[in-house]
Amino acid sequence: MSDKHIERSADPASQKMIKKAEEENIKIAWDRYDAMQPQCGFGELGICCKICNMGPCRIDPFGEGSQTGICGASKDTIVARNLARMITGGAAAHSDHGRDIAHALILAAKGEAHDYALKGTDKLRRLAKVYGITVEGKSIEKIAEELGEACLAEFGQQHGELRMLSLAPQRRQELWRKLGVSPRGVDREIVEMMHRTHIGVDNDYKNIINHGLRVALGDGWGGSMIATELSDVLFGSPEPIRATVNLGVLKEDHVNIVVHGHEPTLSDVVTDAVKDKELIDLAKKYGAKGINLVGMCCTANEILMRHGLPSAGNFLQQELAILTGAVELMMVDVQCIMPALSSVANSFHTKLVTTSPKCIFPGVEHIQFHEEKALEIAKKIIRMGVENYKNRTKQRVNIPPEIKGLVAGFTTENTFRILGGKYRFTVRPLNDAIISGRLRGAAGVVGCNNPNIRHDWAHIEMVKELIKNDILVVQTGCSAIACAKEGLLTPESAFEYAGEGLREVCEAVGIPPVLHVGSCVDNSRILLILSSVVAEGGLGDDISDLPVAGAAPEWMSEKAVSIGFYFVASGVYTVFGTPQPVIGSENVTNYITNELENVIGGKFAFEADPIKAARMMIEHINKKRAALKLAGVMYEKTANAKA
Ligand code: SF4
Ligand code: MSK
Repeated sequence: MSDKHIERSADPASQKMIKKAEEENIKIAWDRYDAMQPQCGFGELGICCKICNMGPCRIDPFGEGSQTGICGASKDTIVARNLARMITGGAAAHSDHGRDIAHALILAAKGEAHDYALKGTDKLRRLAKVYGITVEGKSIEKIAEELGEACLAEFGQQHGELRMLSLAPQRRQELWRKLGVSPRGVDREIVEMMHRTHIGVDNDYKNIINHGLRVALGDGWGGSMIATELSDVLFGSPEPIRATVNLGVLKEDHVNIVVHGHEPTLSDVVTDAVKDKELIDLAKKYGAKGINLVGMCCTANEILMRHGLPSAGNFLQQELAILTGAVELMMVDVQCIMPALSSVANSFHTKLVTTSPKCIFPGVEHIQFHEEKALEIAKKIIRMGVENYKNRTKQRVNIPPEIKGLVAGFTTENTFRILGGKYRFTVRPLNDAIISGRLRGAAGVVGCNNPNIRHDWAHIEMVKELIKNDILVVQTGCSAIACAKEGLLTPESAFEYAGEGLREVCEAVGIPPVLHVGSCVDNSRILLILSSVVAEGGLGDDISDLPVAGAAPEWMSEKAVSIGFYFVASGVYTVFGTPQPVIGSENVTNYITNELENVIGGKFAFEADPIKAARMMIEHINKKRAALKLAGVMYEKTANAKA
């Protein structure tokens, strides 16, 4: 047997399941990745186009053959259009998630979705103010209904600006206006991008990418922010909470139900459904000790943040969970759900159930979710899982023992409270720690897994290097799960991994050096934290002045591209592991990795080595510190990290 399993993942639990797949000849993502080699060079460089039926066209990267498409589109145009459509796909996915949450909020407010309560009333009032909704004399339900409708209207809005843009620093808002990139409506910018990139429309690569910034801002400060903020209204804002992570959260003597995908509307109700006595009794009747509900990917993050439920793992572990032979049912909603799940599930007793009309798998049981009957549907699905327990083949059960503790549930609001103390609701201590040099700065490390990089390795190495250099790290999505599995998301990890300054801050306020702020749409929380830090004063008057950086070291989805672009458009230097498919155009590559900084204050870099990438982020943070004329960093660590 080869050492492939060790090369493929840095996570011992995943290594065991990869090995099991090899032994049982079950093909998983890494095998399909190997079978795909060599991958299409034209696609990788971004220089193929199939936008119209005169094509497909491709540019000869060696400059000898065709240098334009049949319509005359240059490589710059083709690369920019492909990239723009990636941003648009990601923004559409995030925003449609936000739309569904707004819809659920309205139904709950009107009393048509009885299984939801309006738990976040403080946030409801704060958001009502942002949306200009008067609250005096109105019931909570009425305010929630008006807020839901106001958010929903922003998707199709044709004029003006999205309301949440007003939460960005003043200087940033003015820059967006000056550049003409303030999104008017979420859907409007998405549709316009599809128009601009149709055959025979926009062929100025800068103009195409500039509209990409607008689309992405409509995601970060629009669709995603609506998803996050309205989820807090509906399900309550998360609070720091201890939980566990990795495949070891599956239990041999329980019925194991995995919820996977992104939207919390069904999964949140499932957390209630599994407490149903009748279902627990049924599980016991079949010989199980109870029902064990765990999450996967961002659905995991949603129920982890709000309920402390365990996470079985991140993107590349979805097939591995089934390979344990201990999963009775995997329930999926939307996004990041591999079509391969149905064939892996067919190799075991696992039942796969789809729940969204937007995400149907051929031959897989579909139980459509309706907010109006949420609990009833959740119980029906759980019952299917419980009844499937008897079909488990005990000899095939092999749950890796790896399990780690973590603290999750940080938000913009509770970060204020934790840092400021009970009586001072402020991020002042964070600003002061950066100004004094106790902290060098902060970084967001987010995004997916990708079999083109050793699973979890880049996330873990990058984050360790950053915290060692006194950089407070905030995380979302699969990146947060990767580092949680390494034990980095506990207050105790500060003693082992953090630099002296960061350790002092963590000790003083009792936080981990790596803060888990949620799922992919919750990257919007990072935007609001950055705006709050600017508003607090002493670190410039725009996000682009702050000593901060972002990264997606193992990215794979279009959503990651949209997230990257809305951070860059908000003024943040952002490093991606593997390059976006732009390398085929020197002009586009130079524009987004260099020139864009002078336009909008943020830019991209591509670096696959996570340590080198972390050093680039540290250098950028040092550059920003110098521009702010801040004191040197108190505890200097690396040779090339000068403040
Ligand atoms: Fe080819 Fe132009 Fe059609 Fe693209 S739009 S497929 S480059 S002819
Ligand atoms: S789930 S988008 S693999 S982070 Fe949000 Fe993970 Fe990336 Fe999906």
